[in-house]
Amino acid sequence: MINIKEDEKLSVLNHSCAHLLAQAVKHLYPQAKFWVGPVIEEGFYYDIDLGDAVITEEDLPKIEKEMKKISKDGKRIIREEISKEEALEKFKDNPYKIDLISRMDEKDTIISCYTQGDFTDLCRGPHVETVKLLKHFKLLKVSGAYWKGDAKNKVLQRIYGICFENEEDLENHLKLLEEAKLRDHRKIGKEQELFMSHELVGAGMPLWLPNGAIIRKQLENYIYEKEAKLGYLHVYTPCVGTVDLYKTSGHWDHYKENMFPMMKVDEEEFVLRPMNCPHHMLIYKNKMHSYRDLPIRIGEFATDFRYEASGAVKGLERVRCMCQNDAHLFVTPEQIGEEFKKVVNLILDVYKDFGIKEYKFRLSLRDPEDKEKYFDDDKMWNEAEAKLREVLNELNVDYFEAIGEAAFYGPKLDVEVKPAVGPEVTLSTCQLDFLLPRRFDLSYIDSNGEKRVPVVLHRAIFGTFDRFTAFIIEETKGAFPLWLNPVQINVIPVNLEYHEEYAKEVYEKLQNEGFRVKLDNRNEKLGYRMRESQTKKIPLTLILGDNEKDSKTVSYRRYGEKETTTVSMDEFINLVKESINKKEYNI
Ligand code: TSB
Ligand code: ZN
Repeated sequence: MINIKEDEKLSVLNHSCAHLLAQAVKHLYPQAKFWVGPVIEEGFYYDIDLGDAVITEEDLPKIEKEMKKISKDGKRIIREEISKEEALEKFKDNPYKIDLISRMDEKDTIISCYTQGDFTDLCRGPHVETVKLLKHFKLLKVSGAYWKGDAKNKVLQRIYGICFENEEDLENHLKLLEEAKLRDHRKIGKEQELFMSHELVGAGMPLWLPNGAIIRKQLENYIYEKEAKLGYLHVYTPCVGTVDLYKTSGHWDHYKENMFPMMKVDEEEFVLRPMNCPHHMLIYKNKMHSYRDLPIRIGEFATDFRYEASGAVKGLERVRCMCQNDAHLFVTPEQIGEEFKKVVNLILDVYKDFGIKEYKFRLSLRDPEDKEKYFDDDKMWNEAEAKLREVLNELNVDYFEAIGEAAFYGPKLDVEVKPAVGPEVTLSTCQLDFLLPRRFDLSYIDSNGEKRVPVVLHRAIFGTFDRFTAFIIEETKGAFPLWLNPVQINVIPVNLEYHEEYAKEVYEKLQNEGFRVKLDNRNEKLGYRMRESQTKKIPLTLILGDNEKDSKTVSYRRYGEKETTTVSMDEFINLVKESINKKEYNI
């Protein structure tokens, strides 16, 4: 899908369209006061204070109509540069613009405004020459947004839209948006009963339903096996820790705004943990270690709690209670490169198994100016960042660098993917850490008998089971591969009177093999039951009639295909077993 922000021409068009939207809103709601209307990847939005009025999606056509009218009028868009004093006078009725203007430094900012007909807005520009060029737009949705993104401030109304140069581009884009909505994991999650939420449990706290739980269990088994083969040692630890634990780790100082508040039990002060690193550090520290023991790889499917803004929580993708596919790798400084390489290779291996092709490697670095977020040790940061870069170059993988995105304890490699709806998110991560081992006073004895501090790599291949499941739902559009699907085989007798008994026999045999099977012996027409097998996206449907019954065979049809294949029961069982064992993406 197109990124409006990355296209200069479309950016200008969309920004101009945001002004057109504001003008139309001002005509319809004269009390409207405007904050900002930036261009975003998905088009543009404008944040507006409408006093007591509320705009809903039903109002959008009315606003669009007014925008069309203004566009047809065809006024020129005129730029004017003004002094700060003039700006303060011009916008004196709008406290939001006054806030913006008062923070402007006249010496290095040219204050400009743009006028089209009866509407003037403070803006840096540039804009198109005339509103006539703003014809092919669509208002997409409306939501609430805190002024300046701060929950203490008033909620403004945010109207989203998008604009193109011609109708065809707009239509194509709207079609893509419709398709994306159909893939949205929240929609499929509901239809296929994968997960739910309930206000009594809380926002961002999804409940995994039996179907979703099957998928999650398969993911757990899959990654557990991979990790065990690579020498990971899995543990279980509690999902709380004392405040002192997180003071020791530094989370209390650097990560507090992402944590649930403290709770007191007897004399102990607890927090729900946002990360598992401190627990794993203590497990490492439980024993003396020699350089010969390293790397030590402590893995856990660990539940964490994080404060995410209520507007940001989204299905399984962004939750407040999550389960990380976490591990902390304790290595000697000499082993960093080799171990990091193994993690990157594991990520690539897993993505291949899941058919994930569209992703971006992001090397997240610190912002050296930000002394508050990042601990202050230039040498440590420079070395760590150089090491990661070196390995990535050696592996010849494509990556881009992002300043200011590092964790407080070190630089990291993040893998970014694009969900069906909304901005990119991080799936896998691998983070280098020279800090926490020191804070926990960890050590090992090197080959000269000297005490040294290990380095830690934090890594999560799936990220969290929550986010990965959300992603897989969207990747597969809910048609999960055989090994993952909550129902693998649907057994349908053609005629209940003649074939139900044989169908039951087949069903039981398949169940005994450990497959997840359904018997559809409802008194419904064959065509109806076959169609439902398709809408439920079951990978294999067995159709059992006279032929199959007489020859003790089965006829199967793959999801999305029309032809059926007849094989013996044993052949069918082998086919299914092989696909499951190989974790085939397509059977
Ligand atoms: C990898 N301490 C490390 C760990 O050892 C850590 O916690 N890293 S993290 O903060 O980046 O989180 C790991 C992964 O969790 C992220 O890569 C992301 O995929 C996933 N994640 C983070 N926040 C959320 C959330 N709110 N909902 C769902 N998944 C999330
Ligand atoms: Zn960690």
